[in-house]
Amino acid sequence: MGRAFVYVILGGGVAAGYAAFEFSKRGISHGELCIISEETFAPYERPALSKGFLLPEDSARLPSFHTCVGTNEERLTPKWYKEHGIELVLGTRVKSADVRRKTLLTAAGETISYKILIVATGARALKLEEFGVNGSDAENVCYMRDLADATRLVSVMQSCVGGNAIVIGGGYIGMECAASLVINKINVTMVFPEAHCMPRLFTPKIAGYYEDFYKSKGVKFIKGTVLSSFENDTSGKVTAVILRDGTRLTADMVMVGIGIRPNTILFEGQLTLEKGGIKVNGHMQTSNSSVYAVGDVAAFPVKLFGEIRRLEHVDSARKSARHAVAAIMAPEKTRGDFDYLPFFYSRVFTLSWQFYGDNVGEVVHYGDFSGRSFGAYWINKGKLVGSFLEGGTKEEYEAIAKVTRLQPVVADIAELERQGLGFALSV
Ligand code: FAD
Ligand code: NAD
Ligand code: ISD
Repeated sequence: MGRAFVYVILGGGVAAGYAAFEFSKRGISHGELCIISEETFAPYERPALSKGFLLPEDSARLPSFHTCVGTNEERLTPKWYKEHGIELVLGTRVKSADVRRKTLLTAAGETISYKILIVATGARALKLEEFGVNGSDAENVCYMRDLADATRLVSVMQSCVGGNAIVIGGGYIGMECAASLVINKINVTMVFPEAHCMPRLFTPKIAGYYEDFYKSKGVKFIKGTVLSSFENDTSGKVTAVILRDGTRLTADMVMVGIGIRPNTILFEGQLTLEKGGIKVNGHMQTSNSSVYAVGDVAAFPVKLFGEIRRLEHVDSARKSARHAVAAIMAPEKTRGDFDYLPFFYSRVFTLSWQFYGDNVGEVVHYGDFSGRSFGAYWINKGKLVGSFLEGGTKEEYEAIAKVTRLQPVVADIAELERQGLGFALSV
């Protein structure tokens, strides 16, 4: 028993939504495309989950944040897919794939075959158990990857108002969820192993600004240590966390954000992997010519850096998905390689920052670190390769994106520091 499609998108997240939109713009016939997703919702803008979705008032709820509202395009509701003849196979986990036979087998036992497959399986949140800590399945311990997690977090938060939350991890999830917990009137202590928050991107000086801002909102930081165990009450609920340095912190809830792993498992041994993801070429095509990979799961050539990278951000999910569809549908001679400028951003409390490029080499900070707008440039091998800006205007963010793409030679670092944001605005 089974169904056959020309195009199958495996995964129903951000990349899937943007790929479907690109297919519809380029023109496909009804019944040619299907999206298979373990989630029970049509693709949505995942970034909303740790921001608008967690607000105590005017909170974002579906259908308001289905893709592709994140780029101010059409909102692809379930009705949109129906009208465009795109089959949504929801609540369906694919348990195995056979790229030689071009088939997928679902957990319910259905075989779905394709001519072209786009793998958009994203990633899963790492569990504390993978670091040797047991008990993270307690009802007041939360993770955050999908709408089910976010819905659960809202319910746990609502039962903890005025209480204590321990946030484990100082990355994106830790920072964004800590801000949302504070907004929900919960006392927050953040615990992470590094010397400062957002260690993958921030310099100590940039991190210091955000940590001071969080402290002004009542957040406490315990750095350089990790969780070692939980204490529970008789119902199994966590009541305290014990840190490796022996500290005991009472807890009404725990929020965990300790990184992700790309969902590659179905294709291990069948497709070439690199950087923990599925390796693709400039057309987002894998080592099997009928299979493409996009979004968090794809390791693709970043032309600007001359190397393969795997990014975990929404802009690359959206653009890599659109590029793959363009490569599949466009006449061969018009197909170009994906030429992507990495772009990351976040919004917490009243703050908002953007980053473009690569954070390698020497750092030049600029602006007013005691005020509302400041930034940094990264200079590698004599060229400007990365730019960060907090509190910028639309024009200022466009300027740092433009200058980073151009990679100008920087002969005089002191002069760049003196010009600060003015340097980007003058290019
Ligand atoms: P996903 O959106 O994760 O989608 C993967 C889909 O595949 C899911 O629907 C999953 O259920 C499905 N799937 C996986 N395996 C199977 C299977 N075997 N069978 C069926 N279905 C399967 N990035 C930013 O740049 N800015 C932000 O502000 C930001 N905020 C974020 C907030 C949160 C809470 C999270 C979790 C991420 C955030 N990100 C942000 C990262 C961004 O959302 C991801 O980079 C993006 O979602 C990746 O898109 P994707 O389609 O590759 O994967
Ligand atoms: P992350 O990689 O941003 O941060 C992981 C953090 O976990 C590290 O910074 C470290 O502080 C901590 N950590 C690692 N091992 C630990 C341990 N054993 N104990 C305690 N802490 C430990 O990952 P994340 O914050 O979990 O985010 C998950 C994914 O969601 C990422 O791909 C991220 O890019 C994405 N996301 C992005 C945004 C955004 O771009 N604005 C927002 C939310 C989520
Ligand atoms: O935070 C975000 C973000 O970056 C999105 O794309 O929320 C979504 C949508 O803007 C929600 O409407």
